Amino acid sequence: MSVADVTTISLSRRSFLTATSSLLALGAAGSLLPGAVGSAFAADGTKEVLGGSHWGAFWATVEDGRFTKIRPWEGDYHPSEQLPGVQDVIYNAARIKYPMVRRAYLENGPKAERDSRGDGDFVRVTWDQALDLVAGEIKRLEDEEGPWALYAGSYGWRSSGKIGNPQVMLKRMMNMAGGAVTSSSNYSKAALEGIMPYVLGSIDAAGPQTSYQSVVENTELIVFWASDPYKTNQIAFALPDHEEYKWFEDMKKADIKSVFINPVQIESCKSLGGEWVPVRPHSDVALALGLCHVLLTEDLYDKDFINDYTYGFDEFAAYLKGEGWDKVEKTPEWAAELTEVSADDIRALARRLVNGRTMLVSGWSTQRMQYGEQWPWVFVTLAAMVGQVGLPGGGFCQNYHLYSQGSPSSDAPNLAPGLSTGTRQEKKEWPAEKGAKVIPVARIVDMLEGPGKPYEHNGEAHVYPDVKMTYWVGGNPFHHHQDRNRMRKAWKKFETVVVQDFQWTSSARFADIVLPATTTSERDEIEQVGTVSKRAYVAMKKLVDPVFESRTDYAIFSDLAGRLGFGQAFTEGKSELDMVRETYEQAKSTADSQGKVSMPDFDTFWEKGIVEFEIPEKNLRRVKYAEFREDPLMNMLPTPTGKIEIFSKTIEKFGYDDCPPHASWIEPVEWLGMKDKTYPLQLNSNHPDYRMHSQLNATVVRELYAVADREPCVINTQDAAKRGISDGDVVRVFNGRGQILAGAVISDDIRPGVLQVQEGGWYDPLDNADPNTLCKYGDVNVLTIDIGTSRLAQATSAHTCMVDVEKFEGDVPEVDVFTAPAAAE
Ligand SMILES: Nc1nc2c(c(=O)[nH]1)N[C@H]1C(S)=C(S)[C@@H](COP(=O)(O)OP(=O)(O)OC[C@H]3O[C@@H](n4cnc5c(=O)[nH]c(N)nc54)[C@H](O)[C@@H]3O)O[C@H]1N2
Ligand SMILES: Nc1nc2c(c(=O)[nH]1)N[C@H]1C(S)=C(S)[C@@H](COP(=O)(O)OP(=O)(O)OC[C@H]3O[C@@H](n4cnc5c(=O)[nH]c(N)nc54)[C@H](O)[C@@H]3O)O[C@H]1N2
Ligand SMILES: [Mo]
Repeated sequence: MSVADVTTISLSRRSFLTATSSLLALGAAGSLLPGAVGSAFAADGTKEVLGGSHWGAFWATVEDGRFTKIRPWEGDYHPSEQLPGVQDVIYNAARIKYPMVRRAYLENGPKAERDSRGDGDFVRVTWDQALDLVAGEIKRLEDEEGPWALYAGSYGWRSSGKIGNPQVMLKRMMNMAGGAVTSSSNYSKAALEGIMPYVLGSIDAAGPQTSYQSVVENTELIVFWASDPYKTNQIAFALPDHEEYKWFEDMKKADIKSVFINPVQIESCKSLGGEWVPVRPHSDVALALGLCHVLLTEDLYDKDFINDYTYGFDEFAAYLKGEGWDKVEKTPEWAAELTEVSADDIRALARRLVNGRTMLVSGWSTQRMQYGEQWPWVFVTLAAMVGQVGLPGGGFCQNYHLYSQGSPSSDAPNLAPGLSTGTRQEKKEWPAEKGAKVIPVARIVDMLEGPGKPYEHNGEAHVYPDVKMTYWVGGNPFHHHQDRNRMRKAWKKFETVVVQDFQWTSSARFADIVLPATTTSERDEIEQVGTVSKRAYVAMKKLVDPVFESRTDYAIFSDLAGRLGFGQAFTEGKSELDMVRETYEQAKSTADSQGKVSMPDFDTFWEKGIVEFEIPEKNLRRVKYAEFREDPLMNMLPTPTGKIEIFSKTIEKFGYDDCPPHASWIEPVEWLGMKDKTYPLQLNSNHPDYRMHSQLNATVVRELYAVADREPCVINTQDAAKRGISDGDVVRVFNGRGQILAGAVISDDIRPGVLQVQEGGWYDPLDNADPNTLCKYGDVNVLTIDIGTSRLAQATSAHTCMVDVEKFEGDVPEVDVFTAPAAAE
């Protein structure tokens, strides 16, 4: 099947911009025609049903029980080219069809040898056999050991929908069974979430931000720092309508000047006609400090704002002047050496920031690196010195790149989740020596390697628990976690691994028990369009019956709960459709009592497939922190001083040398500025253009980006020439941690010294028995480092990574990760 067969959107590599301008026009009305309904008839007379996904709402053609065609919902301003994958993921060769158990585990249970995990030697079993095994092991561990023996941290980007959140179901089941170890925060922005509460009193990068309209009407200069809104806004948890692409068009029309600080010249920069500042990766804190130094020494910073709205500037100013803890002055020349942006350019940029209305925008890659807490802190500090926080179109935003958070909102309520995790029903006390109940999510391998080992996190001391079993659902740790070879070894600590997914991901391959779940297209769901805009609710009706023996996550967990003796308490007698109805009716009752929007009754909504809401004019010009600016005493920030904390006494008390009490430059263990040149290239493992993490990698969408059948690896022209690498070559990317194959893309859009392999490629080991085996397809996390950002947030440091690349000589092994293991066919 080719991409063209499964879709009515025309696709071509790199057609993103051209294709979408016409689609933009299509969606520009921004609303369905009156009377449009959730099931309609296409021009050729076939029935279409409205569905929803991370990639947007869509019309599905269903013929003879099969989802045969997909086209974007006409309310979508900029349909994602990834949409065809949503259809293909139901039927592709990587679909998990049946419950499967690893042969050694089936024969010997949790004491089975674990070296053959990942070899693909599975045996097909019945649902009863599989669920008895899972329930039996949960019960045994809860009774014989305790909740600390089970790890239910299960992280990942499950599917859109308010009802079928399988991670909530997992925690609900584990809580009813007696509890389990879980995880905190995320891989996305844990360093930011760790530090911002001390600085702003909240995580800031969530919820509505200063509106796009406010930017379009007021901003003169917008700086996109490590932010690629054009790429990353393709997907969302709530159904995206891609409104920010309209924003891009409006910004162009308003002739807003833009600067993109990024080692890569990204599509967003080209599309906006922005200036590219090809900064050296991992040096952004130094660049920001250099800018702060210019604002300080040239007396350009906003002293009133600093006095009235911030705390601790003097300590920071002393640090800039070379009177701080490191006794180094942060001159533009100092910054130029670290960043390879010239001192003159740094001075010029600093002056421009205060020359008119400026919006500073940041993405998250710059905090996904060692000492990642320093980035959001210096970024907010710089914005405070510029002094436009809380002004229309001014200040800073750490989230224009995801969830369309600059969109104006309708007055509709948020749809509430269908299930709750509940609280742990204790069978046993959890004594401190049994370890932490919650670990920082990215420290999983540290936990597996060091049961009982102490660690620090956010001002507290803990020890790692001794976990024996894990159950993963709605996530793919064998792509998302760093340092695959180290992880592969540590994974053997688990005696039992359960993976519930619909695709034979690498995580499923490294499991003992594999449970086939359905996609959202095979169950009833409800979701809102627009995380912030709440522009519509979509009835995501089941489009097709579950394929093969797959079951919905809810059916699987309800069955397990029954086996564990609390089936009724788990389901409260509700079906998925009951919960969809409940969530809708709860929203309707709120809407009715508020009287701002009107909603039809549930049956009418379900029949129509959608209810749309108007965006009131009054909601168009939202300005974040405007109330704080208006009256900093009445509207204090929830920090100890009520102000923006440029210096934090709380963090000072922690005494962490890896997270000083004000934003600081600390040299990372691996980066382009390091002396050791064994691996001379910095690896940029940013988020994929044509995929969401590892999702849809096994679908037809891969045709859009694969090079020589593998994950693309972008190499600067000079770096490629030095190594005799040509476009399309199979290359080997390697360092002391591992090696992968990839397909070369030679480009001047990436600065010299930097290599890009996007995250999410499926891990495909050549020889599972070899501790340093080659990944045949190109899972970038074979190469990345697995250390915490600092003791404060203990977040991932994926971007702290040096590698080298060479043309691959010899027989190129075939990629075979995108089909099910032979026994599972
Ligand atoms: N080097 C590097 N590594 C990174 C990053 C990086 O920038 N660089 N980024 C990190 C970030 S920010 C993130 S968020 C993580 C993402 O890591 P993950 O969220 O783990 O990645 P996904 O590929 O989205 O995995 C989701 C899995 O859930 C399955 N799934 C989807 N819906 C359902 C469902 O309804 N039921 C069930 N049972 N399964 C379902 C999918 O098939 C897929 O296998 O990766 C992190 N890893
Ligand atoms: N298409 C698509 N969209 C997505 C996702 C996806 O997988 N695919 N994932 C979603 C998720 S879960 C998340 S958390 C967000 C992630 O959002 P981000 O973390 O912001 O996304 P990234 O693409 O990792 O990084 C953004 C930009 O930072 C640049 N960059 C990398 N290193 C440096 C550096 O050292 N300095 C500077 N200045 N720039 C640097 C990269 O080249 C990239 O253009 O995206 C979301 N959106
Ligand atoms: Mo993320």
